[in-house]
Amino acid sequence: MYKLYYSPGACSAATQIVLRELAQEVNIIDVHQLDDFKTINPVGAVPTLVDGDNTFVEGAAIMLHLLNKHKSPLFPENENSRQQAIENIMFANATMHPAYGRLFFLTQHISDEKVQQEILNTAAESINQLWQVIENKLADKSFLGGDSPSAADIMLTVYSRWGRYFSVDIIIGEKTSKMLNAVQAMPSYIKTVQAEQTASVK
Ligand SMILES: N[C@@H](CCC(=O)N[C@@H](CS)C(=O)NCC(=O)O)C(=O)O
Repeated sequence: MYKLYYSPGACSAATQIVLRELAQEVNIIDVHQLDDFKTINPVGAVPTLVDGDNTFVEGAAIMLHLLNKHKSPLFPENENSRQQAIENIMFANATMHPAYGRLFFLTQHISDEKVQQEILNTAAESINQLWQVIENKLADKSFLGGDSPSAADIMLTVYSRWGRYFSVDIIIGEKTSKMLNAVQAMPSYIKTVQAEQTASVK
């Protein structure tokens, strides 16, 4: 069984959803209930995954480890499609995730409300440009992976939930909204949200 260190609502939810899609059992641990999480991951970030004797960090690397290990429709075998799937995972993890990360950072570190709002708006504009990139990619398909959700669709859906914490306008196109709604209706997504809530109130 895998052990996944998570924070409720954080990017680690995508790891858990993918584990469920891959029909893998997972024991989830809320890092807020630990005093010594940095002894497990010195960066202190989730997701952190324990697979047997190995501890893996960095969301995209964990995702690729799981997708390579367990064959599934989430990760195509055809060389070009697989390269595209990796590119989409990296876009989600290394481009969209940090764009949202700026909203959290600015809220925590800029105290002047007017200045904070101006910079938040600028950060939101760059997030909106990234959602437009996704909207364009979805012009001829329902999911980034084609007809069915890919790991990147799942990651982007988890991040899309963060916009509501901030007083900014996040603009998401019609095709993208459909994709995000479809991922949120997946049993693996619903179970993950429930599991995080249950584990965090213990
Ligand atoms: N580069 C890391 C970043 C992960 C990350 O930023 N995780 C956030 C939650 S979405 C986190 O753990 N933040 C708490 C912290 O960094 O102390 C990855 O992709 O795994």
